[in-house]
Amino acid sequence: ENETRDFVIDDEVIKSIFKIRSEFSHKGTYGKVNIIGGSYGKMGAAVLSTRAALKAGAGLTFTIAPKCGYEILQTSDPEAMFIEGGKDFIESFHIDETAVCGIGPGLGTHEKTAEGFLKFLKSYSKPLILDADALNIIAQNPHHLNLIPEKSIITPHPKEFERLFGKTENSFQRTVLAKDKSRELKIYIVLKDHHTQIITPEGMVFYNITGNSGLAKGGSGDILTGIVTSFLAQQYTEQEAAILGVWFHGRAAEYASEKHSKESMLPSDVINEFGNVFSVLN
Ligand code: NPW
Ligand code: AMP
Ligand code: MG
Repeated sequence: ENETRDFVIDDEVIKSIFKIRSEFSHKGTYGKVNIIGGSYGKMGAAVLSTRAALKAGAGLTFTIAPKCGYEILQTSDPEAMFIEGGKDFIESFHIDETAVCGIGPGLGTHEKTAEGFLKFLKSYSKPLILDADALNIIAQNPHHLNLIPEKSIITPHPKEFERLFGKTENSFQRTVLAKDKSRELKIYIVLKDHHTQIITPEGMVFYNITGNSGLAKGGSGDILTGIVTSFLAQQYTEQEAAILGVWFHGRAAEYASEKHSKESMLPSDVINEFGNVFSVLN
């Protein structure tokens, strides 16, 4: 019964997941994304996440951010629509039920943000993508973990994982703990690292082998959130969106490093390679 099912995400896995875009389609076919994040001084995270969602193919993308981010976002990414959620940080989380929400990049952990986010979680039951400060708010109290909707995808880096679930001795122990938590909470855990692992509630572990140290820079995780949210909005299942998203992020980083070097490549450069990744998939 405790049979382990470990998989490496290879080209075959990706080919079996990826869906070619139909010519008989419209923006409604590719879903609505809500990126919820940004605060004074951290609007970049929300902008990067939004742009990644747009460039990964979502039909309609909305960014819920504080007022201080209005001009920043409307200027940098005119294809996205802006919804004000507060002044310098987000306080209200009024969300369109038909959208897929990616929450956390640059969100901050202000008391009022935490209060609004936790109230939202109590009232919401569809799967969410939770990252960065959304996870840091949840980590403030272990009871908050039970508010995460089933089938949600969480994308912690090792420090965020530790804040959520406690210290582990090594990466092996971390995987074991993640498998327990994934099963218990019925959520997908994307354990971000050099080789990111996607852990499913059924106990499967998918190992990613794309990506490189050029991603070891602020903003890399924020674009992963946008990608995974975008794929979930585009009718992929949670498991498919997580696997395809992590692989896609890494492959785009490989193209970016060929062009710019691992040192110089920026998360924005990674986003600009999405088209090349799609070209090969198509
Ligand atoms: P150390 O240094 O090793 O002790 P935090 P954050 C650790 C936003 N951003 N392996 C490491 O700890 C985010 O979206 C905004 C091992 C590191 O110092 C969030 O909202 C940007 N350890 C907010 O800022 C660009 C690892 O965690 C510490 C690790 C805070 O997010 C930047 C940092 O973690 C940023 O994305 C690994 N692989 N990875 C913008 N332009 O607007 C991380 N650590 O304290 O959670 O801070 O991740 O920067
Ligand atoms: P964050 O810490 O939230 O910005 O997320 C960092 C992202 O970059 C995750 O998707 C990591 O898997 C990826 N990343 C960071 N460092 C490396 C590395 N050395 N090799 C491969 N991927 C990395
Ligand atoms: Mg991050």
